Amino acid sequence: MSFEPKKEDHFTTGLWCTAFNGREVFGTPVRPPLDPMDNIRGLARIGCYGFAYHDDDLVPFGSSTSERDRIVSEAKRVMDGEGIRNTMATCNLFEQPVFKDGAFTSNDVRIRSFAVQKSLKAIDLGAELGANTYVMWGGREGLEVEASKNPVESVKRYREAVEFLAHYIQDQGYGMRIAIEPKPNEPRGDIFLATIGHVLAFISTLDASIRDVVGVNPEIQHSRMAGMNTVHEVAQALEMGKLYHFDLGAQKPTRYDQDLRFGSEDIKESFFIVKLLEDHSWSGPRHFDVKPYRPDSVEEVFDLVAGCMRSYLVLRDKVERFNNDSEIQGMIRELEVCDDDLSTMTRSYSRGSAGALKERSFPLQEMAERKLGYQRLDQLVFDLLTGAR
Ligand code: GLT
Ligand code: MN
Ligand code: MN
Repeated sequence: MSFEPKKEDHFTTGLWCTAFNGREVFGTPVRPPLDPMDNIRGLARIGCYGFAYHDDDLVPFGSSTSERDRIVSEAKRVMDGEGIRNTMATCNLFEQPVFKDGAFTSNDVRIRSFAVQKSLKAIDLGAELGANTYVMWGGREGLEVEASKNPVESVKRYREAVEFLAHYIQDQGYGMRIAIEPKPNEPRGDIFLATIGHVLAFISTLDASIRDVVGVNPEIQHSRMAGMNTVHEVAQALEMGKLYHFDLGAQKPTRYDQDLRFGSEDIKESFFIVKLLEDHSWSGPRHFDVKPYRPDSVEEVFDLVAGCMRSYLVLRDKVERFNNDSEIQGMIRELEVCDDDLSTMTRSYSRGSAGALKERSFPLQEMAERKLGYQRLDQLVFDLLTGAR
């Protein structure tokens, strides 16, 4: 079995992942800056299908228009030469001092407007390089001091910004979709739109004319920080047709955002995430939003992404085995009890079906005593994942 990534596997990552220099609250950078063009080349050479970036990852903050244009044509040349695409673009609205207290939810209308202006330019950049997804991660959209922001007004301001940008994309005919990325905290004490559920509910309140181009970009790590069942959260977005992008990685629950290599923590959960995407033939890129370890060498930052791809492929192979395992599939089939009469009666409401249902008697004892075999089922999953099966 080869676990070599192929272009058709659609693996992608962010330029900020490999370029992460190890800077954090307790320590200075440990790796030199990675030139964005070398970064793109490096990712192409290890088998990535595409890459993502923040505007500032590619075009340094404050660059002149001519400098921006020069970088864009260089990026296009490298992309063509290496056979790698830009799959997602986003805007850095968290790093510069001006965003110290938020961007779209700042109390200062000048900051809110500047954030929209910066986003419009980031969208143009993405459109020029071919990105079809625009991610909005509101890392600074939150607070530490509860008295400092009106939480209801903050949601309204967030909505205003998302609608403005979605209308711009539509007006320009860019054909890009927006994916909002939730996170419960970090860097803010509390961030607005904390979980996938918050984002899905928020989307349902958007202007109907752009609602169909706004979805969610879950991140495994953020979901686990919030103590959620990531598989279920993502499944709900998928069922609603709102899973537009998905940041894969790993995380020990309830800690700071660790952005560990995909598959390095809860292997069973990672397996069921891969199973969810593969079983539903989800067509988005398999995107890794991960960080190198601080002790990693300059070369090892690419091993991180190569490792994520390999682990995904190993789990994808396990999914295939799971789906072809006759004992497991037999047990799953047996869990389902069918009765056409009951299905018809409860599928949709009518006075007649409600009346018939009220008359219906059920063999409660037999229903309650039915053996489900979950001990065996979970053992089979464990054995399969650990290679004992
Ligand atoms: C940042 C954050 C990620 C987001 C990126 C997009 S930037 O690294 O931690 O989760 O996906 O803005
Ligand atoms: Mn992310
Ligand atoms: Mn993260």
